[in-house]
Amino acid sequence: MSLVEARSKHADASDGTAAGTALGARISRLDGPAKIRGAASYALEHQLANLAYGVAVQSTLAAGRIRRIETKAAEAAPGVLLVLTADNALRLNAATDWLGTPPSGAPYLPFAREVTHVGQQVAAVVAETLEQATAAAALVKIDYDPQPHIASLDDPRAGEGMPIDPMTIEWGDAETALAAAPVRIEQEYRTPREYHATIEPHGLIAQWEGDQLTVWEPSPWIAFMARTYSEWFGIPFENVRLVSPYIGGGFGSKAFAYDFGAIAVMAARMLGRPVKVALTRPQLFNAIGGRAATRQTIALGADRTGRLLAIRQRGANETSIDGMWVEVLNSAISIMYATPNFSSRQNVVRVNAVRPGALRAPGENPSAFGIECAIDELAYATGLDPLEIRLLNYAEQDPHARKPWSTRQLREAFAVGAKVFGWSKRNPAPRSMREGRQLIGYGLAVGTYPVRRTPGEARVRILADGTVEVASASIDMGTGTYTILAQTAAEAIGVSVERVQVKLGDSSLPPSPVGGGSQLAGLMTGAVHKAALAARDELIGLAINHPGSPFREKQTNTLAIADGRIALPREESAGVTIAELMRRVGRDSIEVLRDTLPETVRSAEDRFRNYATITGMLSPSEGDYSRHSWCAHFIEVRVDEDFGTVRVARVVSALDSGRLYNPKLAESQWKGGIVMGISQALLEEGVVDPRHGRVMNNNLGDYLIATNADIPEIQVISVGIPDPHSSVLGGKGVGELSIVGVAPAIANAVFHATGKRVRELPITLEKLL
Ligand code: MCN
Repeated sequence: MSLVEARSKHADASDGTAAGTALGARISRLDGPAKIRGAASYALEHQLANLAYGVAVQSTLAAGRIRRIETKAAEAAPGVLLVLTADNALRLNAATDWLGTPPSGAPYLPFAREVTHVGQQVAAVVAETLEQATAAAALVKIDYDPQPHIASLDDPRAGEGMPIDPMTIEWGDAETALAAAPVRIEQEYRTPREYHATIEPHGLIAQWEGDQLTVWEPSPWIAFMARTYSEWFGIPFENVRLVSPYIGGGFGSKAFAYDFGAIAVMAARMLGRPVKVALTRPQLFNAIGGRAATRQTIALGADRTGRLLAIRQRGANETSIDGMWVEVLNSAISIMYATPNFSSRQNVVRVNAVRPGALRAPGENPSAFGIECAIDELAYATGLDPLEIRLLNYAEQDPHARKPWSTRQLREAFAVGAKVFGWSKRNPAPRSMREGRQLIGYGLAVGTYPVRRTPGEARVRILADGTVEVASASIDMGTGTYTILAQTAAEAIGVSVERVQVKLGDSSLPPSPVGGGSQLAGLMTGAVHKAALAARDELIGLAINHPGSPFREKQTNTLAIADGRIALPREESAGVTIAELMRRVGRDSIEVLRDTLPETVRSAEDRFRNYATITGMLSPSEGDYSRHSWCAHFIEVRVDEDFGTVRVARVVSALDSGRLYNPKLAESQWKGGIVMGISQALLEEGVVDPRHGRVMNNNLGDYLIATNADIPEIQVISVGIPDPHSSVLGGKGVGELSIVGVAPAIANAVFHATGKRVRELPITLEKLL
């Protein structure tokens, strides 16, 4: 379990957003100093006596049957404790999936007998040291009976894939409207496989004590992961303790228990000692699915003034042979612009690769790449400025759900962003702006991300010494949860932030839903706010009514708490400290548990549904409103005329995430998303070798991600207003919003600079020459 002791030393001066350390103040991350000192201990760094080390052996073939695995040499190697394969694995049960689908009853085997992709677990070696396990793993020989494979979306054998019916959205008659439209554009937009590239690798330490299992594993979804382990190993949920105090980057991964996790837990049980398994960087690329490769064909029809008459989109994404991943390509395109006619369909194409997964703004990210490039093309086809065409087709309400927006400050984002960036200085003609051999381009694109809401619980305790403890099995993966929850409790109770301790990342604490979908800040501040107010009310009740309280004789019914002291309002006396009052009324603690959305938590079954499956998550357009965050990115690129190299020179983004709980942290999140967007636009691509069906650039030397030198000055401006329909305290999502729209803004800027339209990411120099 991790404990962050809030120390106000790190508090910056407020910029006027909110005073001191209250919610809305720009304080630095409370976990920052511990991280810098190396005192923040990550799951994989947990120290245990008698720890054994497991190394996964993965398939090197994309498709085929395993004839035989030769393990003798590995077993005889120095230090080896156990060599595991499908033949000697423990029999495990299948588990409920993240959608809540109950298991079929068939056993679950974490080792493949038939391989369907490179990187599948086929064996594992456990030894006294990591070096011994690594050396012995190389001695395991696998004899395959190879079969033909489909390498990628581009493989001629891949075909068109299968339609996903729920992905069909239709209103009006897009076909007829397109056929009659005076202006029409139609193009295909493509995005490659992209990876999370978290600095901390995926892995875990597993330890059994009798029937009790403890797993130290980075996890943004503690309840789901713990439940999977309990089901696999047939033990009650309460017998699993999952500990994930800090996460060294997740970006959408690390939420599920993986095959290698089952292997580590199995080995720990068989050996009767703790086992650690961590995947190596090359193993991660083929064993953990990143963003699915996508393609989409978008047709836009408009009248001669640029007003949209129809949008038609046909999309496809890669999924694995035996797993399903739908990269929701119609999520942004269906709400971005007002159009009387709309049609979208999507197929998934099965390929011999690991199942793709969520990567920061899954769905919205590639969806926005398509529509935001297409609308730019339509602007040129109709002679409009890219900003003008967006304002002309502004959606006053959600065109798909046909409901009003809860809040949508996108016009404000356009106005502020354009002004700060200097958009009016843009010469609209492509290839018209330059400085020497540098072609200059200005590009614009919109981003959006839905407000997701699932119940989440938090416990607040006021302790005898006057400090406050906040606890939840929710997580902080570098986002700032520790900090904003301390701020929330401090403000609601009336203590300073250094008097609040926040405990997160442990399945024994009150349950929380997945830390994904940019929902945790809104959910958990809501739960903490409610619990803290209730705890404060109880404290004030004691102060008014308890015979031991110094306020009893004053016969007051109002008291105030500020700076940890309780006093009569408007009275000169300094009152008493919370600790003193707790002593006088004979209490060790006041404890309150609250939920963000109490009406949805009715029974133990409901809690299970809400926390360990995705089914408790409300749609963004549930009820009377459609809830989304919005942003507009204005980006300047410089393209070298001779070499085709693209540099991003400037970014100005105006963003609407509603009320910000801590602007400093929200800005840091937004900048992080923009950095990832620049990386996606110009560098990131998992290159598949069609002969072997494997990602070749499976390391951080060859899979390029942006570094400091690639990143220019980024200016982020908040244009949000509190949104009471989105969360208890008025905030909307922050974490994923800003990556959405960066790649199309860069592609549009590159077109403006060069006159060349690149419709396939990443935008590399060979596509420009
Ligand atoms: N925040 C705020 N005001 C709001 C909303 C949020 O000040 N109205 C700030 C808070 O500091 C909060 C943070 O922004 O802790 C993120 O809040 P939120 O948008 O609710 O997102 P989550 O807490 O659910 O975090 C998950 C989100 C996702 S889905 C991915 S992917 C992601 C991300 O956040 N992965 C990250 N940011 C990441 N940041 C880091 N460092 N590492 C990752 O892996």
